[in-house]
Amino acid sequence: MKVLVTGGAGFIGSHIVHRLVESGDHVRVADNFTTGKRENLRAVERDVEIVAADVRDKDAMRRLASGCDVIFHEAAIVSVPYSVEHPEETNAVNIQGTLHVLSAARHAGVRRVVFASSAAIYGDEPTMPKCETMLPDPVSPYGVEKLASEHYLRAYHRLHGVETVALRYFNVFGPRQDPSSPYSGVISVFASRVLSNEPITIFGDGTQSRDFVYVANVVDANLAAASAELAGGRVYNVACGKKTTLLELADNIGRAAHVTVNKTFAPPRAGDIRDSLADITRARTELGYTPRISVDEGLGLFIRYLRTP
Ligand code: UD2
Repeated sequence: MKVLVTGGAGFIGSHIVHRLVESGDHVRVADNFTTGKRENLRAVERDVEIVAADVRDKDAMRRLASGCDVIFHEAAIVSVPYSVEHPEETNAVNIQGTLHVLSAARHAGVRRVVFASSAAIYGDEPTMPKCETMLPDPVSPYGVEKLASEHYLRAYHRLHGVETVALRYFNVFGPRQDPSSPYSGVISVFASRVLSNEPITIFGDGTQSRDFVYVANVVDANLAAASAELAGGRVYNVACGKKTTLLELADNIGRAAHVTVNKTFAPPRAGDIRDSLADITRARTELGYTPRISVDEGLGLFIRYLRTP
């Protein structure tokens, strides 16, 4: 199959690209290299067509979608706090970019678009676990943008017959997640600090919780979403279905790395949700998804990766 991966040089996108190349698919990557890195694709660069392109560029998306059977749309600005500070920019990338990808898919006759949505669409309503039938109520621009994108996906399915699937990622972690920015995912930040004997900062009291999921499981869900016999316009939670508080996370990282974790505390971040936990029954039933790598196993793999020179 011929595939376009937007954001294919990024954290999750590059893992999807590696797996597709292993399966013998013909892969084209579109990335603007703002957060994506060429080195994320070093091992497969001879087997992949890599194009520097931005999802805000409608014409580029049209050219790149041409001839593709499936698009994995991973390109996005992924930080909740960044979206709070820069909503116009994240809106342009996260909503208009998705619209450009859908429109390109429609015109190119792409069979299916698999979209990286987010648990952020659920917002702060306290009922747990989160189930796809619940009413979304995002509290950050980022959550609003992912939800609006899901609506565009469904509209394009109904109006134009493009098969669409939205995967609501919970908190994804693993190799190649960049720890260096204040907007990076918490596991990458904590693990890199702990390994260099620096203190970690917990925003809030540390009792907030997340459903962390190792990136290989997310790749499994994407490949299943691309090939499963599905009604178009479906949405699925992608997570482990296990709740971890940040205090527990800090301890688990310390245990996996065999080091003592030095914790400091700071005020909670604006736009953060408090708790997040997924019901993954629908993905299990309809996609055959199962989180084959547990959170603890994933933490071990991630720490081994960080320690590998
Ligand atoms: C993550 C994803 C987001 C979305 C969402 C789905 C990233 C960067 N963001 O947002 O794209 O899919 O999950 O649920 O992957 N924290 C600290 N100390 C730190 C960093 C973070 O205490 O140094 C806290 C933070 O305040 C929050 C929790 O850790 O309570 C998780 O933060 P995050 O930025 O890793 O992820 P989140 O849930 O905002």
